[in-house]
Amino acid sequence: RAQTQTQTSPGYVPDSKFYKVEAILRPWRVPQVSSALLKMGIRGVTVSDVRGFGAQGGSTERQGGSEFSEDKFVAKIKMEIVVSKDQVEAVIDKIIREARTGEIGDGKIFLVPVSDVIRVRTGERGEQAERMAGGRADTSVPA
Ligand code: AKG
Repeated sequence: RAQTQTQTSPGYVPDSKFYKVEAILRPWRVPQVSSALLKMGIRGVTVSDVRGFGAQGGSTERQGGSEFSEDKFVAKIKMEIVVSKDQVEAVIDKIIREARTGEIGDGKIFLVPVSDVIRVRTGERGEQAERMAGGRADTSVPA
Protein backbone atom coordinates (compact mmCIF):
# COMPACT_ATOMS: atom_id res chain seq x y z
CA ARG A 1 0.00 0.00 0.00
CA ALA A 2 1.02 3.57 -0.56
CA GLN A 3 2.32 5.46 2.43
CA THR A 4 -0.78 7.55 2.83
CA GLN A 5 -3.28 8.24 5.54
CA THR A 6 -6.09 5.89 4.71
CA GLN A 7 -9.49 7.03 5.88
CA THR A 8 -12.04 4.56 7.16
CA SER A 9 -14.55 3.33 4.60
CA PRO A 10 -17.00 6.10 3.73
CA GLY A 11 -19.93 3.68 3.67
CA TYR A 12 -20.93 5.11 0.30
CA VAL A 13 -23.59 7.62 1.13
CA PRO A 14 -25.54 8.12 -1.05
CA ASP A 15 -25.51 4.44 -1.82
CA SER A 16 -25.21 3.55 -5.48
CA LYS A 17 -24.52 0.51 -7.66
CA PHE A 18 -21.98 2.46 -9.69
CA TYR A 19 -19.50 5.20 -8.88
CA LYS A 20 -17.37 7.49 -10.95
CA VAL A 21 -13.81 7.75 -9.72
CA GLU A 22 -12.63 11.14 -10.95
CA ALA A 23 -8.92 11.68 -10.49
CA ILE A 24 -6.98 14.89 -11.12
CA LEU A 25 -3.44 13.74 -11.80
CA ARG A 26 0.01 14.80 -12.92
CA PRO A 27 0.09 14.33 -16.72
CA TRP A 28 3.39 12.44 -16.73
CA ARG A 29 1.98 9.85 -14.29
CA VAL A 30 -1.07 9.04 -16.41
CA PRO A 31 0.47 6.31 -18.62
CA GLN A 32 1.60 4.47 -15.47
CA VAL A 33 -1.83 4.81 -13.88
CA SER A 34 -3.76 3.72 -16.96
CA SER A 35 -1.59 0.68 -17.64
CA ALA A 36 -2.00 -0.41 -14.01
CA LEU A 37 -5.78 -0.04 -14.33
CA LEU A 38 -5.71 -2.05 -17.56
CA LYS A 39 -3.73 -4.79 -15.80
CA MET A 40 -6.37 -5.04 -13.08
CA GLY A 41 -9.09 -5.49 -15.70
CA ILE A 42 -10.50 -1.96 -15.89
CA ARG A 43 -11.60 -1.33 -19.45
CA GLY A 44 -13.32 2.04 -19.43
CA VAL A 45 -11.15 5.08 -18.84
CA THR A 46 -11.75 8.63 -20.07
CA VAL A 47 -9.07 11.31 -19.89
CA SER A 48 -9.22 15.05 -20.45
CA ASP A 49 -6.60 17.77 -20.45
CA VAL A 50 -7.55 20.18 -17.70
CA ARG A 51 -6.04 23.11 -15.85
CA GLY A 52 -6.63 23.95 -12.25
CA PHE A 53 -5.33 24.71 -8.84
CA GLY A 54 -5.90 23.32 -5.39
CA ALA A 55 -5.06 24.29 -1.86
CA GLN A 56 -1.66 25.63 -2.87
CA GLY A 57 -3.14 28.08 -5.36
CA GLY A 58 -1.15 26.60 -8.21
CA SER A 59 2.23 27.10 -6.55
CA THR A 60 4.36 24.21 -5.41
CA GLU A 61 5.60 26.30 -2.52
CA ARG A 62 3.39 28.77 -0.85
CA GLN A 63 5.05 32.14 -0.45
CA GLY A 64 4.17 33.95 2.74
CA GLY A 65 1.43 36.49 2.09
CA SER A 66 1.20 35.87 -1.65
CA GLU A 67 -2.22 35.65 -3.24
CA PHE A 68 -2.99 33.18 -5.99
CA SER A 69 -4.46 34.46 -9.21
CA GLU A 70 -6.00 32.98 -12.34
CA ASP A 71 -2.64 32.66 -14.07
CA LYS A 72 -1.60 30.00 -11.56
CA PHE A 73 -3.56 27.20 -13.21
CA VAL A 74 -1.46 24.08 -13.52
CA ALA A 75 -1.86 21.54 -16.35
CA LYS A 76 -3.35 18.28 -15.10
CA ILE A 77 -5.15 15.26 -16.51
CA LYS A 78 -8.65 14.40 -15.36
CA MET A 79 -9.18 10.65 -15.48
CA GLU A 80 -12.72 9.30 -15.14
CA ILE A 81 -13.54 5.66 -14.46
CA VAL A 82 -17.04 4.35 -13.77
CA VAL A 83 -17.07 1.07 -11.86
CA SER A 84 -19.41 -0.99 -9.74
CA LYS A 85 -19.32 -0.41 -5.99
CA ASP A 86 -17.20 -3.46 -5.22
CA GLN A 87 -14.38 -2.18 -7.46
CA VAL A 88 -14.21 1.33 -6.07
CA GLU A 89 -11.63 0.86 -3.32
CA ALA A 90 -9.31 -1.22 -5.51
CA VAL A 91 -9.37 1.46 -8.21
CA ILE A 92 -8.69 4.23 -5.70
CA ASP A 93 -5.82 2.26 -4.12
CA LYS A 94 -4.30 1.61 -7.54
CA ILE A 95 -4.48 5.25 -8.58
CA ILE A 96 -2.85 6.39 -5.35
CA ARG A 97 -0.13 3.77 -5.64
CA GLU A 98 0.74 4.72 -9.22
CA ALA A 99 0.19 8.49 -9.11
CA ARG A 100 1.67 9.46 -5.78
CA THR A 101 5.06 11.16 -5.55
CA GLY A 102 4.56 12.59 -2.07
CA GLU A 103 5.12 16.13 -3.33
CA ILE A 104 2.58 18.94 -3.54
CA GLY A 105 0.60 18.65 -6.78
CA ASP A 106 -0.09 14.91 -6.72
CA GLY A 107 -3.77 15.75 -7.28
CA LYS A 108 -7.05 14.62 -5.84
CA ILE A 109 -9.71 11.94 -6.30
CA PHE A 110 -13.44 12.60 -6.24
CA LEU A 111 -15.96 9.80 -5.79
CA VAL A 112 -19.32 10.43 -7.45
CA PRO A 113 -22.40 8.16 -7.33
CA VAL A 114 -23.64 7.24 -10.81
CA SER A 115 -27.36 6.56 -11.35
CA ASP A 116 -27.04 4.29 -14.35
CA VAL A 117 -24.74 3.11 -17.11
CA ILE A 118 -26.08 2.80 -20.65
CA ARG A 119 -24.19 1.23 -23.54
CA VAL A 120 -24.99 3.24 -26.68
CA ARG A 121 -24.45 0.34 -29.08
CA THR A 122 -26.99 -1.96 -27.46
CA GLY A 123 -29.11 0.14 -25.16
CA GLU A 124 -28.14 -2.14 -22.29
CA ARG A 125 -28.34 -0.62 -18.87
CA GLY A 126 -26.90 -1.21 -15.43
CA GLU A 127 -24.61 -4.20 -14.87
CA GLN A 128 -25.05 -5.37 -18.48
CA ALA A 129 -23.74 -2.05 -19.71
CA GLU A 130 -20.93 -1.78 -17.17
CA ARG A 131 -19.37 -5.20 -17.68
CA MET A 132 -16.90 -5.90 -20.44
CA ALA A 133 -18.64 -7.80 -23.19
CA GLY A 134 -18.46 -7.91 -26.92
CA GLY A 135 -19.21 -9.93 -29.99
CA ARG A 136 -22.38 -10.62 -31.89
CA ALA A 137 -24.39 -12.01 -29.00
CA ASP A 138 -24.05 -8.63 -27.38
CA THR A 139 -25.26 -6.56 -30.32
CA SER A 140 -29.00 -7.00 -30.14
CA VAL A 141 -31.13 -4.52 -28.30
CA PRO A 142 -32.98 -6.26 -25.46
CA ALA A 143 -36.73 -6.43 -26.07
C1 AKG B 1 -2.31 23.34 -5.73
O1 AKG B 1 -2.63 24.38 -6.28
O2 AKG B 1 -2.94 22.83 -4.80
C2 AKG B 1 -1.09 22.61 -6.17
O3 AKG B 1 -0.90 21.48 -5.79
C3 AKG B 1 -0.16 23.30 -7.07
C4 AKG B 1 0.99 22.48 -7.53
C5 AKG B 1 0.67 21.52 -8.64
O4 AKG B 1 -0.50 21.19 -8.84
O5 AKG B 1 1.59 21.08 -9.32
